[in-house]
Amino acid sequence: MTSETAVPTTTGTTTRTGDWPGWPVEFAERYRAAGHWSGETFGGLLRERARRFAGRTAVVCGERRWTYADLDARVDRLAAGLAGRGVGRGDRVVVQLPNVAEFLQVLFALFRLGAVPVLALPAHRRVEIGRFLEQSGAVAYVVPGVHGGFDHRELARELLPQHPDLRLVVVVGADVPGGFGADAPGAGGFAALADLETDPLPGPDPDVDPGDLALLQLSGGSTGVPKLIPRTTDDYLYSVRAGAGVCALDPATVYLAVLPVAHNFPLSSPGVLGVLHAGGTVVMCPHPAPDVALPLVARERVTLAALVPPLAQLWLQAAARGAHDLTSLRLLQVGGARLADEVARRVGSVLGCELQQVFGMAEGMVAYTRLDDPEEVRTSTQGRPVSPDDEVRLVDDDDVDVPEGATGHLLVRGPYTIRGYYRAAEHDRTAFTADGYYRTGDLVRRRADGNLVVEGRAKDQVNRGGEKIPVDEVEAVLLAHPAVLDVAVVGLPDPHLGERTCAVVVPVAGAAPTPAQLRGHVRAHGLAAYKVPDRVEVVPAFPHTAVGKVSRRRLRTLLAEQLGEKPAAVGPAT
Ligand code: OOB
Repeated sequence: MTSETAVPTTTGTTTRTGDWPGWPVEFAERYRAAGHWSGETFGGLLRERARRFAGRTAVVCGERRWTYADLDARVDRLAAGLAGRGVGRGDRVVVQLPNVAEFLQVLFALFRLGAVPVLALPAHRRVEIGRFLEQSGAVAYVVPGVHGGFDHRELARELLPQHPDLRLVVVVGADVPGGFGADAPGAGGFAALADLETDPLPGPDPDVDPGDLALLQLSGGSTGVPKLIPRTTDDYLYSVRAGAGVCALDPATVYLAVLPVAHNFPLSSPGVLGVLHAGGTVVMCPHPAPDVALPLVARERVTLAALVPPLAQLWLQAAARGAHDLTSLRLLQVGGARLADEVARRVGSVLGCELQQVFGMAEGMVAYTRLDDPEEVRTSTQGRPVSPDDEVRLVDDDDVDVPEGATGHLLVRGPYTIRGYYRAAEHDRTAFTADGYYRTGDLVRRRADGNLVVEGRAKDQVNRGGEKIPVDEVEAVLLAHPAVLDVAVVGLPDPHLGERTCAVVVPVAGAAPTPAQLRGHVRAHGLAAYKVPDRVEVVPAFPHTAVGKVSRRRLRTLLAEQLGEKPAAVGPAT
């Protein structure tokens, strides 16, 4: 069952099997000596908090409230049930759950077993999930039954026979009031979590090596197929602990989980894991709309929430109408995409709380503005990295450091930034520098006070209100349409989302595909709905330049310009 076995660190690197590169041994030693990598495990953390905060509320989900003791006991049951079905240390398990209490139960059960959750988003569909199963070799897939009108069991049934490693589909009946659904559909390999509640309690906790994989996060992706991000217990728990410190979380913290909780921001920056670390309460928000979220803020006396910029704007609009009591709110985190300074400046007065900007990535580095920063810093910068051992470089196209204060490509390295993707050694050669810095694809400026300002992006990705769309993935799907000769997907500025997508399509001779047909084609192909182009323009030919052949990037920039608008937040063409 175990596919990652630690090799002795005396060999000069902490690299495991060939699946993912660890940190070079001198870095690992430094991070341990500094106390960043503490050796604590997530399973052990929950056990300890359940002892210390037994009767306090850990998670609220609808009308259900689980104490720390409840959560811990449910995690044990589930771990035993999963172990009884053959899930064990090192096994990968694709988890695709919305914001429900069971998300935490499943996550911690897998942590406790030393199994490795692969954190899919509820919006992912056949193409993405199939890819995660394939790339990770997952043995199990955890689904929510029906969610948002989509039957995930149907998808699981379709995918089961295509993935020989996949043996078990676990259905969490999040739509069933009062707990787990018992609606095991009877197809081979399916189990409902309800069965697991009667499973025996497990024996002693399996030994979990904190240097091993804790989870696989998803990259936003830019070139090729989006990659899986190998995060270890040591590194992930450090980012959680450090984030909880910067946000001054404590047992009185009540966190509203608004964004999809599998995402690195609401999960670990400091997110739900940071809140459990601090002994606080997580309130699961079933839908991000203000008319769902704001009544929950009032009902549960929420003190902290994390939003992407478009949601922050919606909250501001709703709060200005004054219908909800938001007096409990102390801190609003905004990140995932660039927050406009004008919007940032309104947060304090309209919501009556402090603003914290968060600039991070599932690959690792997270920057925060600090609670005691001057207002100007909190409203016009994206903060500074959380760890004193985060190393930041800003370089030009030739990897030469830019002068202080100039904008450059952001490279990062540190105690919780990966040194390579999962099973993607070839891709790593370009995604990382030879000395281990991750190339973020972001264009960033560092002010004299050390705070970072995100000025744009050099990666072929559209950031649609925090949701990352790798443009070449969408282009490849459109190219497969018989009426499409060529296509470029570009980001256009959008007042609400920051950016929206436009597919510019050149049809084959004699064909006249309609935008509706082409959008339908992307949807039917099985991509997440947020990747369906917002707009489709059918043009007779792409622009030509005097210099002849243009790069994809240059082409995208030209097209965005031709559409009469400047491409939003896109860096200089290369
Ligand atoms: C977060 O993580 P990802 O992996 O979905 O996306 C990372 C990318 C960054 O490279 C950057 O391009 C963009 O998202 N980004 C921001 C930003 N925060 C993220 N761009 C401008 N301003 C910001 N504040 O998005 C993420 C992970 C952990 C914490 C927060 C966000």
